Amino acid sequence: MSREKSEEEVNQYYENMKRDLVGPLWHDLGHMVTKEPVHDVEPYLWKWETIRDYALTAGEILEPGKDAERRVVYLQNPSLLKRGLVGYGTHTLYAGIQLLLPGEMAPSHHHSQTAVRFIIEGDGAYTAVNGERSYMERGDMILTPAWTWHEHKHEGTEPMFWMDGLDVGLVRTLAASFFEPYEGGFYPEEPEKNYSAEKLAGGAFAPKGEEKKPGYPSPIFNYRWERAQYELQRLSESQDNEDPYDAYAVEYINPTTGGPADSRIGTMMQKLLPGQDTKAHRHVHSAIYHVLEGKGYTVINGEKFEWAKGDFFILPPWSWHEHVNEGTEDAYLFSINDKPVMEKLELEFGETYKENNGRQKIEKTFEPSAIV
Ligand code: GTQ
Repeated sequence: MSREKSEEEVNQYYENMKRDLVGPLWHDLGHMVTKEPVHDVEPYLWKWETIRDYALTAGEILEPGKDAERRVVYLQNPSLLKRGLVGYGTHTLYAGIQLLLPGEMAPSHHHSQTAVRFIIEGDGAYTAVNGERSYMERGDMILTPAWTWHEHKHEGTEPMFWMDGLDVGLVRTLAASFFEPYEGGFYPEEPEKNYSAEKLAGGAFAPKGEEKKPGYPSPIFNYRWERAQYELQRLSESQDNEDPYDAYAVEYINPTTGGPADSRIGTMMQKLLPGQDTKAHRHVHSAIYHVLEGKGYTVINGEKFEWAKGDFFILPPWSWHEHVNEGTEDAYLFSINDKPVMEKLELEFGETYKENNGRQKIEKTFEPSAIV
């Protein structure tokens, strides 16, 4: 076949294409079908004292149920704000820190985003999911699966802080967000407290004849810290159980499927013994970390993120990372991730860092920077 167009004609052709909103794939394939994941998610870290202060001050400004649906200070990834994406921690995940003061309540609503909570400080408050109450304590992980009615009420005496994790970015990208407040404010409550959490603790029982089918949502919705810690203690007693990239780690699961506790947000707790460090790897899924206990750092793409109890940090997709416990006590890192989604879509993939015995060279140390 001959190519007979003059340079001028070819240039005109490209100009016309722009006008008619069509494009030449022979120029642009590499921008669309990239060799590796391309994204706008930067790693970032927030100090607990900063967030806690903002949340406490919000306690003096507004009251949930009266002035606002929820009293939450959310984490804003600066790189995603530049794209106009408000409330994004990663491209898929949101994290907010909710404060409920003694006597307060946050009314019932439901949404198509799925949510998990991780309790940071305080006790005596409960979340009710479809009317079933579960009292929350530090270190517990609570599910409010997509479209379940949920409300929070504080019957204790001290401020209560927890982390909310929702798949805000994912649902926005998929144009699938729905939200509805519960007519009348509060969903009718069932008499049982902590029923789901406790019914599987010492066995599993169901009324004779009841249909028993595996699936979502998980029959447990409060995953107790005590149990997670017990599992991690058991694992960390033998080095054979050590994961080279995540130290001693458990994923919260749905016992009826063996899969993730929530169908879209993955949840994991890692334990690093004093001085323990991991090797670097990277994977498609992104994560938001919360430091339950300990002091150390995570190297993300050559940058050192120093963390201490209460801090939060972003692990972007496809980013080399390794963790180090620099303290004299055990470190516990809780994280939410979008791995269940990547796995369902058959997009999850990972790689291990081969050089330097799996340790990255630290090129800089992260400093939080206000946007000016
Ligand atoms: O507690 O239901 O941080 O609906 C964001 C959205 C918390 C909640 C958030 C929510 C909630």
